[in-house]
Amino acid sequence: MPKSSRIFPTESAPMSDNLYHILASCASADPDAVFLDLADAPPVRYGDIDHRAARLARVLTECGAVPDDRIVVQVEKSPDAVMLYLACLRGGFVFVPLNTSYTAAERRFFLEDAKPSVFVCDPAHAETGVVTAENTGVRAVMTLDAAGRGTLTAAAALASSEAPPVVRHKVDLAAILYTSGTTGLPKGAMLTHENLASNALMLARYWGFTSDDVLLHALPIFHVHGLFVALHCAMCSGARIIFQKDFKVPAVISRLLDATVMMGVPTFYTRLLGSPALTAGSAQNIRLFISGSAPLLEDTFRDFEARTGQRILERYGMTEVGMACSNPLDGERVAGTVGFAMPGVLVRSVDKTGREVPRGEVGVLEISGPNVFSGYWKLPEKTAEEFRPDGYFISGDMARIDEEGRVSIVGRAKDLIISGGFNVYPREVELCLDDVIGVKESAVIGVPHPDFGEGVTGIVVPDGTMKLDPNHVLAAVGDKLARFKQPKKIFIVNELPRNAMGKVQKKALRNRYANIYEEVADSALTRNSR
Ligand code: MCA
Ligand code: AMP
Repeated sequence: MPKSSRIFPTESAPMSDNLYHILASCASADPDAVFLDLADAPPVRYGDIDHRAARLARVLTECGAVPDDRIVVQVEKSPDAVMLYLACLRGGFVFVPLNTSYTAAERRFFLEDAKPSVFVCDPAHAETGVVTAENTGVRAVMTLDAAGRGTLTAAAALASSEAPPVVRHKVDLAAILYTSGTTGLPKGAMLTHENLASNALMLARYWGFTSDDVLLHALPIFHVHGLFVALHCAMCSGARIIFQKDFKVPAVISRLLDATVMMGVPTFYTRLLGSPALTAGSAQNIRLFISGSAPLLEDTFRDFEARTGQRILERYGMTEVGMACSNPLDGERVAGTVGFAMPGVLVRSVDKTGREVPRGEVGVLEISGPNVFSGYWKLPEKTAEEFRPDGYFISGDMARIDEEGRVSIVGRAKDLIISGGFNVYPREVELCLDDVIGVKESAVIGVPHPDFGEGVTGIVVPDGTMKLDPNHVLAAVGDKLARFKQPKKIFIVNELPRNAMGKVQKKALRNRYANIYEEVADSALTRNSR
């Protein structure tokens, strides 16, 4: 387990609950040990981290940021983006990452809501960033591109790295990650240093990470999975990360032999299976394939085992709680289940009144532990609604817990679609579709999709003023919704099925459109596996 070292914390740093100190004290004691192994540039070494993070933190301070200020970041995945995250921890700022595919309209909401002192964006968005920032009270807009160029790194090259890491307490915020809500408006989940640190240390131990591990990292770094789970597990054990800018099957397969652990969403595994280059031989050095963020189909689990001899470890988590359940490292990994509550995490399955249901019956999963977030940013009422008086967080996922404590996620009480590991809240898409000229109303559903797990699908009723064309409707939401939220298909219908109360019957719609993506099965998987 984690070795003690003084590679990137400063010797004089006082005792602190800052996650930065914790990561630093666990990370590799060898300054030459590789942290990020890059395809097209020299590696970033553990010994490089502190001065790079210190300089970036200094630039943010010079921009006017003080501890507890939010730093909103919408940049491509790069080593500098990782350093910027660590700089925010080091400087006591609250890191607020945004999905790179969010549109200007979506970006504006986040800036208005988070009220950051600094917004860091891609130079390509700098102009709109500045305009948005001017209207939202942001003090400074800095830029950073995928190659590490921009005003941020230019200023960091001249900045001092003298200041020590800022002291933080367990309850201080380390990050706010936005997750959409059933009302259609995103909510910022406030994550403290303790939330992140407790999960990081526990995961690294539970999944047996050591400094001999090499983690293949192809996930985006604006969500919990790629940012916290993957980076923290590696840093907590001084492991090397093969850092890929995104998930592309050939690039991943070309480095599989060099890696010992891979983390991914189920789409990664179905796409890998689409390539004949995935074999027992190419996967022979991997000790652990981990899947999460969306349900892993039992077929995928079995096909993967048949092809590679490896049983994927499925785990379950949420932005609000980090990782909560996992199949065991050493014991039986059961397809279709997410394993047991992880050490220090408590789970229960309850009925509508909040009473625990008997083992084996389905209820709503509730979670408690030091990993559970401290609430939604500026939404105390929403926060109160989602917690029980005894501190359990109501996940909105339907689960069955068996006699042994093994958890199966069997559905969702919340109206949520998960497409390729990204959450899409139907209400947000419906509000956008309803705004399109000629649309009377709409319903958005998720139906089985061979590549993305669920395909976002729009069912639209015209208002009769004009002839509606599905392509027009799609084009009209193009600049409002991130690409992954846009319906893959739109159907125009005369009316939506409703129950006696007038509520749209989404289940009936899901049944009716259940097979619409079957024809894309072969083409999607072949295309994405090349
Ligand atoms: C891209 N597109 C998508 C998605 N991603 N559409 C629907 N769902 C998606 N997830 C769009 C593209 O814009 C493109 O549109 C078209 O679909 C095909 O693009 P493609 O080349 O296939 O995209 P890609 O770059 O290969 O991305 C697919 C992906 C990616 C690799 C699966 O979405 C991904 O990395 N997903 C990981 C998400 C993740 O990290 N989730 C963790 C959340 P067009 O061609 O029409 O322009 S954290 C979480 O959930 C909790 C805490 C947990 O438990 O982990
Ligand atoms: P997010 O808001 O992005 O954190 O997504 C969290 C949601 O992803 C959970 O509430 C679940 O619905 C879903 N999820 C994550 N992991 C799994 C899994 N292994 N199986 C089923 N659903 C999952």
